[in-house]
Amino acid sequence: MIEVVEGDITQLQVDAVVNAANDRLAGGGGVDGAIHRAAGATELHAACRAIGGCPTGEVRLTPGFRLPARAILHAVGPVWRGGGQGEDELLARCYRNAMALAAAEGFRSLAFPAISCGVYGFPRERAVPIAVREVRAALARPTPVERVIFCCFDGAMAALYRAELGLPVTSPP
Ligand code: AR6
Repeated sequence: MIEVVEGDITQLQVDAVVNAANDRLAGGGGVDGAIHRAAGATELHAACRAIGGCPTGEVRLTPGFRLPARAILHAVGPVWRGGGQGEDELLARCYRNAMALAAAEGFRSLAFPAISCGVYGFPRERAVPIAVREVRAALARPTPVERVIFCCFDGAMAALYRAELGLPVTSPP
């Protein structure tokens, strides 16, 4: 039910990919930039502009356009400010809200990047247990979602997820 994949999230054949967006849904670097390029920047920018923005911790839906995925769930993770500004709960909400929106849309498979763990500076050792806890909790309830992929851009991140999930760690941390 939960898999760890090392690679580019834009290539995955899933019902929906989650984007690590900003609160203006304005596009940017990192996974957001990769998703915009692969989906078709013009179409995706227009769809995001029509939505307007998205508060931190919340999630908005657009089509996947040219991605293999049907849909994009744009999640706005918190900027890391030392851990005392509610960052853990805001990150948890991203995973919770993405799982809830995927369920409401009837999606069966989705893939997450490590939200907030790039430009936004959230410590990965702290983010991974939050992501795993929230996805497990959502899958424990009735849901059409039957496959969740944690898509990691590097082997060290994949090793962290595998360790947290109790999966064999195949690549060195
Ligand atoms: N596939 C999977 N993971 C990726 C990919 C990819 N193609 N590219 C990067 N990552 P980040 P954030 C990993 O910075 O911290 C943008 O400018 C990356 O290695 O993309 O939430 C937005 O517009 C890292 O582990 O997102 C926002 O302004 C993880 O994805 C801001 O950055 C997240 O890194 C959001 O920052």
